[in-house]
Amino acid sequence: MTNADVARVFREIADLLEIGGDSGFRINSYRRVARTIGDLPNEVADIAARGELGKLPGVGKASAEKIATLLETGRLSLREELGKKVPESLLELLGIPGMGPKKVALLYHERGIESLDALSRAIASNQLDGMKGFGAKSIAAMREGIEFLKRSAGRTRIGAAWPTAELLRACVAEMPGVQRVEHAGSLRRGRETVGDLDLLCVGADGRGIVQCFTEYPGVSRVLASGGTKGSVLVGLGQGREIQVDLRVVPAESFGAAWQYFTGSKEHNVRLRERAVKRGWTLNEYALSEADGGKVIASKTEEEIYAALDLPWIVPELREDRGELDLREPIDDLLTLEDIRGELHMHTTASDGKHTIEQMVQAARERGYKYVCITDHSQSSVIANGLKPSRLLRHIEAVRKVGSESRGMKVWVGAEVDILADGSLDYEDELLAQLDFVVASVHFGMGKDIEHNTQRTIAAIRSPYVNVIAHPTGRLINKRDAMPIDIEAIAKEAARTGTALEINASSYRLDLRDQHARVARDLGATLCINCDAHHREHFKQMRFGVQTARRAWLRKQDVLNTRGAAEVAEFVRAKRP
Ligand code: DGT
Ligand code: CA
Ligand code: CA
Ligand code: ZN
Repeated sequence: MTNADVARVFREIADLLEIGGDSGFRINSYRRVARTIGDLPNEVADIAARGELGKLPGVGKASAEKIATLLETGRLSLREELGKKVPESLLELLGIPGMGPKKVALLYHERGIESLDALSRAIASNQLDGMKGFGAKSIAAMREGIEFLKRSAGRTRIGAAWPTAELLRACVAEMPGVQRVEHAGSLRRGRETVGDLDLLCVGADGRGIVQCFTEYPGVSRVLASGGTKGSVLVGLGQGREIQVDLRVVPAESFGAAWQYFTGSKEHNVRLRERAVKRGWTLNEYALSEADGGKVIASKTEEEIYAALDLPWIVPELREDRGELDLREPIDDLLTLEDIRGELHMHTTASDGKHTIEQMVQAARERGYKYVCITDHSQSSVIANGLKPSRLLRHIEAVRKVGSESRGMKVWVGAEVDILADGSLDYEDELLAQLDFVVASVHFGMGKDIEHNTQRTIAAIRSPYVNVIAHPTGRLINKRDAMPIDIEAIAKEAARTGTALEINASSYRLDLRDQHARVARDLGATLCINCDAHHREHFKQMRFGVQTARRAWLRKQDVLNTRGAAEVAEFVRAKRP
């Protein structure tokens, strides 16, 4: 179990206790433990192995025992009992923006509301009107929140689905008789959210493999189980589940099946049209002559694309966005290995979990050639933003670490708030002392596209701003993007030599794929950063790179594929 898994169980216990009407003290102590574990810079499993759980702030003897049990067995009887006392589906209500356990408890105890659907119906039929604790405003906010959840329509962030997908793949790979297993569907295409997971495997005994798959310990419900296909629901925590489809195919049709089940549907439709024009058929078994004629290709994807006079098309491009017009493969499409450093990350100076040294060490372990430390500026009060005097001391601290760092460049920068009028949160004289500046909007993300665009363009025009971070401010499944005129912003970024970020955090992925593609087409340079607040966050780079690939970005389009000297030159070229 990861720190996040342990923290989640404790948070769910606190939520379930509070919903069940328990007293404040116990609840707070579980929440405190959840927060402590969630914030830990080290693995809780290592701390447990050293017998030092009791030294953690807020962790008493009883909590330490619970953590140990959880780490050993993956379960906790208290959590399971609580899940029987009140419906688990109540945790799903906590996903509504602005909804807390107290409100959920009221809705459940006073109106018997157990699910999102029930809450929608109650709101629609005015059953909550006049209820204590729920004014007209708060009901309207709930309605909007539910609408928002429905728009995200059960889609799961790729960052939340990926670890489960990898676990399942490894588990299927171990099953008797399995020769090969691969991801397909939207996960393989690297979409920012996935509807369900699709696994494809080669094996002789289909029924046995599917049976074994349905018995995987994480399975909460079996939807279908047959000789070649199984569908199950797997828990993702917080009352959320994801459907996983497994298909078993013979080795000779693996390529056809992988192509078919990778999709997208739109890409497949176009590819099938190409086959039909040649008098052939294309399905999950093979590309073959019509009317049950001879098989032309089926074993590998490459053979199928080649038979249709196409280069093999990387999965991220398979969205019918022009990839079928390619005559040559794009051979320099960005890869994870191209990334040489990151230019946006936080430390304990603002709201990060690690010291400067620890972040530098984590970047070094990834093989990076440079990093830039960019803590928050003064207006980000809740993120412990730095006042100018503190920033000056912080600059010294980062430079000291940098001077002792061998083989890796350590720059000092800041993530500077773009204020409502487009001005920046530090004076130019201060910005001039930084090596690199990230600018971003954190407050007052309005709906006025013109205002949002001008606010961002004003920041782009500062000679000190080098990257606009998370340019639309969206939080996937939580907050819509603020509307911006991406073309106007991209043109100004290109003209001034300012990069636009693809924030690789799977909560953001901002710019998103289509925006990034427009930006590149208009000549803007992109920069991919994890916005790491914890060293584990560096792992999210894969999602940023996938998003970039979906935007057709090549290595040369991305600032942090360049060497340190070139990045320094990018900054120098813009300064007065
Ligand atoms: P998702 O799960 O909503 O994120 O998106 P996908 O793309 O993973 O879609 P899914 O799981 O329904 O199906 C996986 C792939 O299988 C899909 O991308 C294309 C293929 N596929 C499934 N059903 C059909 C179909 O009825 N027609 C065609 N042409 N392809 C299909
Ligand atoms: Ca899928
Ligand atoms: Ca599916
Ligand atoms: Zn940041």
